[in-house]
Amino acid sequence: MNHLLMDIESPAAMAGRPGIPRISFMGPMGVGKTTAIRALCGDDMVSSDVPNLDRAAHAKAFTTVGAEFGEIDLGGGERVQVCGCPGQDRFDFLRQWVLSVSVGVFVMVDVHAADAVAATGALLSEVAAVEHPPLALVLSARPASPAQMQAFATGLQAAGHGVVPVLPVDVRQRAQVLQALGVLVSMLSLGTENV
Ligand SMILES: Nc1nc2c(ncn2[C@@H]2O[C@H](COP(=O)(O)OP(=O)(O)OP(=O)(O)O)[C@@H](O)[C@H]2O)c(=O)[nH]1
Ligand SMILES: [Mg+2]
Repeated sequence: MNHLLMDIESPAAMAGRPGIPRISFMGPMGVGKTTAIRALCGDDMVSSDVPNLDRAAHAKAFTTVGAEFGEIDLGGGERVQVCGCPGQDRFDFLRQWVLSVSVGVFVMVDVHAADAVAATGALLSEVAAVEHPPLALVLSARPASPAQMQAFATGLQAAGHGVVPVLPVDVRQRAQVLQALGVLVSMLSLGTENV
C-alpha cells in the first residue's frame, strides 16, 4: 500500500485501529521523519509525499504534505502504529492533531542546526501543551559526538525543558529506528506500570 496522497478526511485512516498505540515523528523539514517510517514499514505505509516546491527551505526532491501512517509488529504480537507529521510550518494544525492522538512522540533534530535548541524546545512545548501529552523522546538524527549531544541536551535543560532523553539514531537504518521505538515503548510501559 503506497498512496501518493492520503485521503485525510477518511475517519478510518485517521483513527487507526482501536487498541493499537500510535507513536508519531515530528521535527523540521528534511530531518528524516518519512525516512524513519519508511525504514520501519517499507512500502507498507500510507505516504503523503509530493514534489518539494520549497527548495529554499530544503533542497530535497519530495516533502510531506499530510499525516503519514504505517504499522509495525514489535514482536510477541505487540503492534504499534507510527505516524509522521509534515515538517513545514504551514502544517502546524496537522501536527497538533497528530499529537493529540499519540501516546508517544519522537522529536527529531539535527543538533548542528543553528536553531536546534530553539526548534526542539518549541516542539517540546507544543507536546507539553496537549491535553493528554504524549511521552517525548528526542532523536538526534545526524552524526554528532557525545560532547555535541551533551551540549544540545544542556541547552534544552537551560531553556527550561527539564531532563529530556536524547537518543542518537541513523533513521536510514531500520535496526536503529526499531531500537528507538523499543526504548520509547519501554518508557511508555514503565509509565503505565507506575500509574
Ligand atoms: N547524510 C545523511 N543524510 C541523512 C541522514 N539521515 C537522513 N538523511 C537523509 O535526509 C533526508 C530526509 O528526508 P525526509 O525523510 O523526506 O525528511 P522529512 O523529515 O520527512 O521531511 P518533510 O516531510 O519535508 O518535513 C533523506 O534524503 C535521508 O536519506 C544522515 O544521518 N546523514
Ligand atoms: Mg516527510
